[in-house]
Amino acid sequence: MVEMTSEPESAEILDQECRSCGEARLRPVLSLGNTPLADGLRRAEELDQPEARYPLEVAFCEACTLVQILHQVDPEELFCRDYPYYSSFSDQLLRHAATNALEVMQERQLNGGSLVVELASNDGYLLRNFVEAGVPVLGIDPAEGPAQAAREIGVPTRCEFFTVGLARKLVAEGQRADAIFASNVLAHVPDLNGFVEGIATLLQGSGVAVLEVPSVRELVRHGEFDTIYHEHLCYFSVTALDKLFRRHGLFLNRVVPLEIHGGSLRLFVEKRQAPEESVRSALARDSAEGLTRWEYYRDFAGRVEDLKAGLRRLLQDLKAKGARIAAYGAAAKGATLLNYTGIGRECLDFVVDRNVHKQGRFMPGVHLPIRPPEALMEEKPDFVLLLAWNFQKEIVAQQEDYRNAGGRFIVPIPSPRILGHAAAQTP
Ligand code: DWN
Repeated sequence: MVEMTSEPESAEILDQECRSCGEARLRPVLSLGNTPLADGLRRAEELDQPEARYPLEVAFCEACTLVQILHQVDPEELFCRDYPYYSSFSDQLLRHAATNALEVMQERQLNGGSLVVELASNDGYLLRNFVEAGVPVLGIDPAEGPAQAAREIGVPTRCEFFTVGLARKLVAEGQRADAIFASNVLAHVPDLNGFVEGIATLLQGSGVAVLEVPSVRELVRHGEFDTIYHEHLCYFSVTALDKLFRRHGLFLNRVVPLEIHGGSLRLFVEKRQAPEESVRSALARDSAEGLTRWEYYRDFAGRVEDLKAGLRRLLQDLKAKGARIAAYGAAAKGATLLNYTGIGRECLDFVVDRNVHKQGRFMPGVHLPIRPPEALMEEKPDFVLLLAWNFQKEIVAQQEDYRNAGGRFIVPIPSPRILGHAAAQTP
């Protein structure tokens, strides 16, 4: 294992292969230390048991420009037992998915004779829109809880990982997809090439694959280090994506920047090569801004250290004045932020979250109790650290009573700041 401080002393070439192109030309970018699994929420009876921690180290591939983590945790451990993430606990995300579905349905004239497949379909949050429109669907997700929740709303779901083997099996059963959706999953798959080959196998010749991935450009520009955790093996630039798809006879023909999740990219991928201006300009911008070179990432580790120091100072100053502080959002990103900054019970009393599957459990590593959002009005902490900052507008608006009672939110990213009492402020 490469021994790295939080800031790489040198940019030596690591003796590990890139997960996309296979070249052994990885250069270190950042180390967040040994951290617990970000969605590994603990139950009360597990608190005194050993908690697995794994190295969280980020590197850049000089050959294909993919940013990636070096250590891979078994997907069965990450996504199967007790996986607590359910997409439908965000109204914004539900609206976002519905808009995506309806736009594609219209543009591609999907109907009762089509087949729409979603990879990592979670609790049916997106495919439900096609079911309601009478378009046949198939969900594929390895997490039993969300898969069962999807079936309960009428979304047929196979509870397994999507692989090229499963794609071939579906094709052998006569199933080819007119549209494949894959939101926030490409970054999660250990066999990146197998996954993309599976998309190429399952997709009709005239079909479209619509993927959403976090943007490494926004991650770096806005200091979103907390979105780095073991579930996210890759952090994509348009350049790295273009190379990945071409390797499997697929072409990135449209790129749409999105605000969701701190800055994402919606990708339209087809078997025909017809790149729109959005792709050409994104590739040109990657090159012009330097995302295709290691130097672009050189100072990111130092900026993360500064953000950590600033947040710790802000919270410690508030605590020194006798303030009571809670947190909102038992998010995976929240686990990375708390464990890397070393902020825990000495600063925060509890975390609230609307996801009933998370309530009653404890945050990984720091073991903060997770309670329903109603606890904010019961306990009336002076401040709430917004761990789910990517849903700031929705959450701050939702917590009007808490704000009217004098409560204030602290937003940690891109720089720690206390929001005024004013009505929901746009991010
Ligand atoms: O890639 C991933 C992203 C897309 O989602 C997954 N691997 C894991 C997950 O990451 P996350 O947990 O950081 O995602 P969220 O969706 O930003 O987490 C938000 C948390 O806040 C959820 O636990 C739900 C909760 N929430 C809430 O309690 N009240 C969210 C909203 C909008 C609310 O009003």
